[in-house]
Amino acid sequence: MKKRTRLILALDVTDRQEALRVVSEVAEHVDAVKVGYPAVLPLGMGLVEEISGRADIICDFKVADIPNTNRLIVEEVFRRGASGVIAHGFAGGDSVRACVEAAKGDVLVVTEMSHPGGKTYTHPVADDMARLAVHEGASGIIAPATRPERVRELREIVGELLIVCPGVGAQGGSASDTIAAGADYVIVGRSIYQAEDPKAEASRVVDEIASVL
Ligand code: OMP
Repeated sequence: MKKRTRLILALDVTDRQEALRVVSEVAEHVDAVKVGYPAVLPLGMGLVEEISGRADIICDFKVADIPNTNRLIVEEVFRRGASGVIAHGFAGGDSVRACVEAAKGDVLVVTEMSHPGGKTYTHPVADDMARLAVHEGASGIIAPATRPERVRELREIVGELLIVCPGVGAQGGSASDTIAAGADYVIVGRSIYQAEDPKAEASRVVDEIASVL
């Protein structure tokens, strides 16, 4: 994944025309587009193939199964043209390793989730998940933009691994605070794709990120 603007769009859009419109409007401002169940269940994996020519795609399927099932999912994700995939760490080291071995690009492991409920179960094990990501050869971790102090702490654990942070905008996190805390990328969904002018909002976030680099 290139590192130019450090902005990743979360394309949680369920209408095909709307999804394609948003991607074409913001493509120049983003380093990747994250696509997950909200878009792929109604629109199919054809969406990934269709937009992978215009942007790097991260498939957010929060892969969390036994190693063989993880392998089958990850092989299909990259066959369809994705550049990265998001996996959970709680299924264990062998499950994450299966993702890493099957991947033809980045594997990002969820550590602490960004929503309030993320404090209940993911917070207490997040440091372990980060260590697991390092140990199993993942490319990076997902960490909460809603808690920049945790991004700082997780950076101490993962060293040079990528830190990718959702939770900016609609969930209350700030792009500049998150990047200043040591994140490589921020993921932004609703505050861009629901904006009256998604391109202008993406450009504003990119400028905000650049102001702290
Ligand atoms: P917005 O809240 O609309 O900006 O979208 C955030 C995106 O990041 C959604 O696609 C979430 O599913 C995703 N996400 C989180 O919000 N929190 C997390 O802890 C992890 C993810 C993720 O793995 O991408």
